[in-house]
Amino acid sequence: MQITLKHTTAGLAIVASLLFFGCNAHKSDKKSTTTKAKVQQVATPVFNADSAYQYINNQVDFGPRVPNTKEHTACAQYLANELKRFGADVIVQEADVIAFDNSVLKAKNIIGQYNTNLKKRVLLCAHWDTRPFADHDRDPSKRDLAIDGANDGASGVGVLLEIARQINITQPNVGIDIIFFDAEDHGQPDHRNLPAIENDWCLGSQYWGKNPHVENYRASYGILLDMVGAPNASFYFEGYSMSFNPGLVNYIWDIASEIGYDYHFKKERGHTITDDHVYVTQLRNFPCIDIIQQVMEDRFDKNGDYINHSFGSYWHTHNDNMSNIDKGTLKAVGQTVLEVIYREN
Ligand code: AHN
Ligand code: ZN
Repeated sequence: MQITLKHTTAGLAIVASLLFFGCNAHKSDKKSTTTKAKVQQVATPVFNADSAYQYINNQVDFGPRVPNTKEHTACAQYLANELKRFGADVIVQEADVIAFDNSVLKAKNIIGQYNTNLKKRVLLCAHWDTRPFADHDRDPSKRDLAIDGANDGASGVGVLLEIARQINITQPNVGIDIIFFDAEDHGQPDHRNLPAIENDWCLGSQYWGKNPHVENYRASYGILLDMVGAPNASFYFEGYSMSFNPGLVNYIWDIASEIGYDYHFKKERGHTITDDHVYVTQLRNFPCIDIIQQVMEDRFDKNGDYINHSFGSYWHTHNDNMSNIDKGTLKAVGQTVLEVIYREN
């Protein structure tokens, strides 16, 4: 049976030239050694999954991080302080964005910059807000309550905070920008039978794409982490990422398998998912790929009802709590991303 993804953006313009931009690793070694002074190779640091887990737990402890709540404000402060503690130049970009119900969300994109003197940059990003609904929860009486978002939100941020901590200890040979996007998960709820609308997700990245923190901001490539902490998670070749730069996707998945994580990084085609990477790529004109957990098999919940989405069964339910976080998955993702950025020179 074909799973229908409700929020797939129609008519996405794919910029063909994006296919040929991307990571340094695609260039031949010969060229870089003959045209540049040899850059000292930096050994890849060891990603500490205990530390990433703690950063996830700290976020969840604030309560749901829904825009316009005090928990959201407090967590924003925490995230900016952590990036500062890890030596980043921090910008908190404040934006009023309009949600599906026309409410104004006081959004904050939290940006940490490393090595701003380097022209060559890699963008690492994740969303930090949590969903105000549990629209896929089995219990209808709980669908209007905000979720913990341990995996959907906090996991990507936790992995990136640990990467920030490592970058502060040993700088890679490339400039790194880390962005925690806000208001990703405020899309129209599925339990109220509202008419379909466009561009209701990813409000923070849409704002940043139109108003980047640096004029004409461009990175060589970007990596988005979304739902990267669940036990036994599988990460497939996501459709938009493949249309933006299949070479980059293959390159990252090859590194994952080279360092022992092919259990999580499946070299098979997944679904096509509207997420922050789509707006980054379209609005800033460099390829950003998505590492996002998907489930490709048909599944039924405990009641025997068909699960009508391709994410983990916890997705947008109250089961997305700390018991849904696995250090092995965090390690696989965090070590792979570190390996990618420390191979740059
Ligand atoms: C939609 O369902 C539009 N996109 C998946 C993006 C998402 C939601 N990631 C986490 N929550
Ligand atoms: Zn979500």
